[in-house]
Amino acid sequence: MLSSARRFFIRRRYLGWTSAAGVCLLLICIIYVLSTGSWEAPKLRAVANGKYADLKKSRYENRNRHKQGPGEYGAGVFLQGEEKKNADELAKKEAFNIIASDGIALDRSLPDVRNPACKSVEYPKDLPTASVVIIFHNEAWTPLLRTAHSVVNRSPPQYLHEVILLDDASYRDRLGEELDKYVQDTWPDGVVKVVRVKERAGLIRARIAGAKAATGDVLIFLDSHCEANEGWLEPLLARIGENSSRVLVPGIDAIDSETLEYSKNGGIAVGGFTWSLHFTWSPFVPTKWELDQGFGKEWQPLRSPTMPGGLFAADRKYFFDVGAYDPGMDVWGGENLEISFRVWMCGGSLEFIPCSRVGHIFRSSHPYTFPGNKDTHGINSMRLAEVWMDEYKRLFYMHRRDLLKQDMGDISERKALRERLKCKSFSWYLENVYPEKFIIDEKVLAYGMVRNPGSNLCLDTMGKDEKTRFDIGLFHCQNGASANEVFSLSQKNELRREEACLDSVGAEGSKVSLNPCHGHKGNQEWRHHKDSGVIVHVPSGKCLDVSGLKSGDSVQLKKCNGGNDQKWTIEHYLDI
Ligand code: LR7
Ligand code: MN
Repeated sequence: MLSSARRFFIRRRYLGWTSAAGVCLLLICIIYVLSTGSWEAPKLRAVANGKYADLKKSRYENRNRHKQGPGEYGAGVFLQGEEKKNADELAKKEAFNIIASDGIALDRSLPDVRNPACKSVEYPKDLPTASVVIIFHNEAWTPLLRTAHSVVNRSPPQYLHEVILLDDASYRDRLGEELDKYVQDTWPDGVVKVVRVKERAGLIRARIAGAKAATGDVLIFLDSHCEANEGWLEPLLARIGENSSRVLVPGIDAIDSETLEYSKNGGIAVGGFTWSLHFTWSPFVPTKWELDQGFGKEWQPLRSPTMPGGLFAADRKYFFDVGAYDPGMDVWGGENLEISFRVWMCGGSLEFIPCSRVGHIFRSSHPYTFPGNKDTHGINSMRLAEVWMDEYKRLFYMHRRDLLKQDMGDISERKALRERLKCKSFSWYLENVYPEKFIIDEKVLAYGMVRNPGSNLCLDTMGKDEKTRFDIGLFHCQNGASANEVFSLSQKNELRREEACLDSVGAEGSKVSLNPCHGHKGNQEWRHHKDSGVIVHVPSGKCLDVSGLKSGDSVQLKKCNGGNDQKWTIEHYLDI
């Protein structure tokens, strides 16, 4: 039996301990509250997380809620009268129809444009998570937010780590506090974040800043006028989950800049480039790799030599390991080919993933300034040519002699990167990744100026856009000063430019047009005899002729007569 005195002491000691513990608990609570800045008890937070879980789930589940209204199901909006006039006026500045866009719900429904085969693909349940980085400079409100809504609503919440709206120093109304407030009110779970850079970074450095702010497993970059479509995320995450050195481009659909109509881009093409270093589309020909993989159908992964640049996914760690972007590149242009060449040459790969669909508003001009009015595409491309293209940079400068005098800044760090990663040569890239690329001055019979010595007139494109069909001109020979006068006589006996070929129906006295090369000889087959100097159009047997023509006229086709008006020399003969 305990004496009452002892019981008393035990109780006191016990009380002492409990009050000490109580004080400690209180202190821990205060420290917790101070350090987290939150007044919510842990239990309440758990409930709140539960609430967000429901919110996230319902956003995703309601993504296809059918709605009535302009633009629903990706329909176009056709304005009339006064409204159309206003829209056309505003389009001069915005480069798209802002009135139509403002009339469409920010979370409009879209048609599921995937190939039916995509819908039955089963993806693993433990995919990596995505940080979607949307960079913008003075983007209009509705396209920007429609991009964010489409991403949040159409991404399974367990895979969407965050959406980063990276503001590249915008100063347009609404993109400051109003945007912050909209984001907080609309996505209280914090899945969308606004991150701002202090001064205009240009799209390349803006993407680097966005990538640095991201913490998900996979980075997905989008332009700020896109709409992510049904099932867009899983195919990208699954393929990067299997191999982190894959850089992936979704199938890019068109959102019409005039009507905002969403339409599937049905073409099957991959990315190419021109020697003036612009991105182009290139017809898809299944490669050995595709066939070996059992791929080769238009909805399966397609290997691509290059990408357009704005929409792609890469493992976050891989993106930085392979050199992110060249931070010396300004504003716009060139980074898309730079990262394409680099990824292939340094051991990675680039694929188009047609089961993942994302729309993009194609605008005909840039609705923002280029500080200092610099040709940033030209100078950025010069940096990439110097670092990655080895001796093939000659073909870039052939088109851009003007740049030889330009200052491109310091490229030593990018050269060191190429050394460090032990990247392969550009000729390896051409041979293995893009064997169908036409190289103006290699594996050809002859190339350079095509001159009629008697008149000193040369064949000349007159600077016309070679994607359109036009008649080939004649101009005073520029002696290498102009890429407009560089033609190649190919091994297939085409007289051609990079992508377009001289083409004729062969009528007496007719002009000769420049058409896309079809590779099947026919009206595009020419023979040049070095000794006699004639250039004969094979199907008609007629000769290229300058009689009665002057600089500025179009060259003609006439019955062969052996005269000086039908004699030609090609500047460099390789194999003739
Ligand atoms: O200084 C700038 N800061 C920016 O943040 C300039 C632009 N930007 C943002 C801009 O708000 C936009 O979100 O950068 C993004 C791209 O600018 P756009 O939309 O004017 O470019 P674009 O669509 O005309 O050009 C394409 O080529 C560019 C080359 O530098 C970029 O790689 C673009 O991302 C790219 N867009 C696409 O690839 C979209 C799909 C095209 C296809 C098919
Ligand atoms: Mn764009």
